[in-house]
Amino acid sequence: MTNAWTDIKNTDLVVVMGGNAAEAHPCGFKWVTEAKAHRGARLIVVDPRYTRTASVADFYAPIRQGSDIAFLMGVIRWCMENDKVQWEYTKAFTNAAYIVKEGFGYQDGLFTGYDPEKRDYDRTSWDYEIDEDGYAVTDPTLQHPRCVWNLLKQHVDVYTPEMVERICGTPKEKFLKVAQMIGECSSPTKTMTSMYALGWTQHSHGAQNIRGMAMLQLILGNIGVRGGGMNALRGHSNIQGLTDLGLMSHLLTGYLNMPTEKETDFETYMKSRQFKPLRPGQTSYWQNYRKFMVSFQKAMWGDAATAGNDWAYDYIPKLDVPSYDVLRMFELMNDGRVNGYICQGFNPVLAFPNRGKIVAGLSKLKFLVTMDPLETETARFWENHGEFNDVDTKSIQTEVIQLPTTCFAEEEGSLTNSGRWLQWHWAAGTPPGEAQHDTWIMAQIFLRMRELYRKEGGAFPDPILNLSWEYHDPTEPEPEELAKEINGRALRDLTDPNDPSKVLVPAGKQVVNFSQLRDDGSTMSGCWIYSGCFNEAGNNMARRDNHDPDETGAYLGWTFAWPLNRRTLYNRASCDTQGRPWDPSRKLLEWDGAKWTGYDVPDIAPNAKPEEVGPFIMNQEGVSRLFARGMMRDGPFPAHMEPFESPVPNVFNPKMRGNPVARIFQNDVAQFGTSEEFPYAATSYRLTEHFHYWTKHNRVNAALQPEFFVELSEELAAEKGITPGGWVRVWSKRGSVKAKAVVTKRIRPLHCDGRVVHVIGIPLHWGFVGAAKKGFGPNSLSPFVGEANIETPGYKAFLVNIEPSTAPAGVVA
Ligand SMILES: Nc1nc2c(c(=O)[nH]1)N[C@H]1C(S)=C(S)[C@@H](COP(=O)(O)OP(=O)(O)OC[C@H]3O[C@@H](n4cnc5c(=O)[nH]c(N)nc54)[C@H](O)[C@@H]3O)O[C@H]1N2
Ligand SMILES: Nc1nc2c(c(=O)[nH]1)N[C@H]1C(S)=C(S)[C@@H](COP(=O)(O)OP(=O)(O)OC[C@H]3O[C@@H](n4cnc5c(=O)[nH]c(N)nc54)[C@H](O)[C@@H]3O)O[C@H]1N2
Ligand SMILES: [Mo]
Repeated sequence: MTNAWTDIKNTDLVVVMGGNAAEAHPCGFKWVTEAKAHRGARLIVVDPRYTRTASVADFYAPIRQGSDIAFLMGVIRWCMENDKVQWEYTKAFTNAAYIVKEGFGYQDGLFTGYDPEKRDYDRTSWDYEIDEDGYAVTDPTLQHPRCVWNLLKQHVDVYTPEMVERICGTPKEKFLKVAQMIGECSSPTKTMTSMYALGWTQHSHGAQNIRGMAMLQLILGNIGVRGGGMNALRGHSNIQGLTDLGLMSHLLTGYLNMPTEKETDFETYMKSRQFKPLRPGQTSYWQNYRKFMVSFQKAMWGDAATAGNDWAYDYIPKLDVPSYDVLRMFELMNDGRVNGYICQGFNPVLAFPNRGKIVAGLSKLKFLVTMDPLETETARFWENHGEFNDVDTKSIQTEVIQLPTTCFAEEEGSLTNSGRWLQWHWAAGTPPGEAQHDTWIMAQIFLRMRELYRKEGGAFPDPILNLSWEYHDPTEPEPEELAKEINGRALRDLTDPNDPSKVLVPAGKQVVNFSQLRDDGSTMSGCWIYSGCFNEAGNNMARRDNHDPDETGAYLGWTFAWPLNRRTLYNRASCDTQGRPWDPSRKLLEWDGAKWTGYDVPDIAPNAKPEEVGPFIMNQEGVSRLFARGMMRDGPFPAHMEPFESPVPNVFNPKMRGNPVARIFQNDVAQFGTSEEFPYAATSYRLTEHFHYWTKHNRVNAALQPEFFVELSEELAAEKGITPGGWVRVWSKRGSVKAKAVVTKRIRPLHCDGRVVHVIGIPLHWGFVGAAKKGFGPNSLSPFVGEANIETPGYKAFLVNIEPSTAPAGVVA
């Protein structure tokens, strides 16, 4: 989230597109209710299904899943054509005026530089024209034909309301109504907030969906302001923490990158991370990268990380492929190239796509370790449950070791919410039976491994032997110790660079925040963006002061938000070029002539003059990007792409399947179905009454939503002879499931490109262990394809067929 949950009450218009917040985020959704009740805010929902969120919306528009880019580019086109642009913001705070170098182009659904063999782009033409001083050339008059603004105008020109209807199935007048409501928010005193989740992310072009809306928000002047922003509604209680702390296979902590095998030494690694400003006088804050990286290395390896050994750079694993995401891991497992798998708090058999492939992969392992408080289908993947898990147990030789862990309520620690707030919590119960904290288990594994390396040596034991492990009880690091390590401390006295006699932080003391981190080995910090969470003032994540001057929703005394306790990112952009709030009634900050003051922690140097320093300090430009340069694998502008399995061809290039640069494994291509065989567009989702695969263990939840079902329209049911409440079989190229049919008016057939498209909805909460009735889930059917930039599996758009059926064997109908 750029903003925070509590900020949503400040908005004039909520657009829920690519998510179902009332269902999946019912507690956070109360801030939408606040905005509606107290500001007269309106709510728009754009979803293939008439959802629980839609049921409380002011306006609902249907859309075919996987087609949002066309919709969003259509809205941008409409805003440009109807002068619904916050001009001062767009001109000063985006790269609209930047000139793109000659040679860049777009045709037939593809940008320049496409190589069909490699399924990748050469992105060199996707960049600015650079002058002799190394700065990007701009044309503030926006006249230049190759300035970003004019290229964008050209790019979106094709997305007329008629084209949006043709691709998305959204009736033209509904689309126009949405565009008008959104367009009103181009006024400096009206804001719109975007709330999205998996309906956007879980596509092979997911990141481009999000960029599409981010660009729209920039043109409307809605980023950095109260009630605005791009608000990703995150999933598990600490999934934000997971990405922040570098649990993605290609990331270190705080969004530092894992080195690649080409970056053989530290200086080579740092060479592409200089972040020289692209315009005079800009901050380009990533210029501090080296300080954060060295402090991270010192946190990992302490005294063993020295200037002489590049701060133990050789200890950091180097990637030979872009990432070891879950899809690649299971591909490797199927290839017989993985022996063991430690599955900590994960249930891949139900959660990952193409269950057949997941189970086949697990069956090839020598050992599987699960760490989980509950029984999972993954730990029991080898057990035959009739139609619900029809495996040949005898042929599976994988040894499964189940390690029972505690659950969130039995442990202390912090959880980071969608709004980047690190909220400390305390244990409410003692662990039952043999359950142990995850930290205890991890410590045991580490200590035993280290012992083995000590005894037996090995090819390169140094990173394990030298790992910093300075805990009071090495067998179980305490949550507070870990939090302090993450915050960071001075390893030597840190003196004032302007006055070396002055000690800013004495050796051994916690740094105040990341602004004190250094690249000379004198500081350590486990995760720079979290620095400030636990300093000498104490555990700031445990703060619970709910004062909120001017009722901005910032609550600066409540817990700690990264970075630097800032609640709204880019908040400098809430003021005009002179530093005056766009909307005085919704002030966040203002320039008092000498410094920035206000209700939030300024997202800019306190004395940075408003006319000189741009608000987007993390970008080399100092402004935001309507044109993403070479930073996205699949294009500098979002362009319409179909899902790999789509009921209609891509109107711009019928030969193009899915995202042309998404990585697909050869074996999976044979498992893609066509619309002839599988005519219906399926999507999958969650229900309020269940949390994934946990709550089917609980009889109350199991009673509330007892049974696996699929949803379909009355029209399709009539066509197929399906009776409400009767059994159906749904199958894709990859598998088959049986479910009860929910025939509903909430799903309506769409009309796309001259065809009728029927949508089938599949909720995901059932399996074969637990208290609920046994059931299937969508992932026996879903395809094995990831998002082109980040490899999130595409669960939201695939093709199936459906027919009336009988109950699974052994089930009383
Ligand atoms: N009760 C409950 N709450 C949960 C969870 C749970 O299991 N139970 N899970 C948590 C987790 S981990 C997550 S990640 C979040 C997920 O939160 P959401 O993403 O809100 O949850 P989903 O149910 O997956 O909803 C996706 C919505 O997107 C729509 N959709 C699908 N494809 C498209 C598309 O292409 N375009 C558009 N515009 N819409 C589309 C679907 O119809 C559906 O309504 O929920 C969290 N909250
Ligand atoms: N078709 C389809 N598939 C999907 C999705 C979809 O929308 N459609 N959504 C995807 C998304 S967004 C998500 S997040 C995944 C969810 O997929 P998973 O994360 O695999 O599903 P969960 O059931 O949440 O599994 C988490 C496990 O962690 C355990 N656990 C809880 N607390 C702790 C703890 O403190 N320590 C340990 N070690 N374990 C703990 C739980 O008991 C549970 O078994 O599913 C994905 N799969
Ligand atoms: Mo999730």
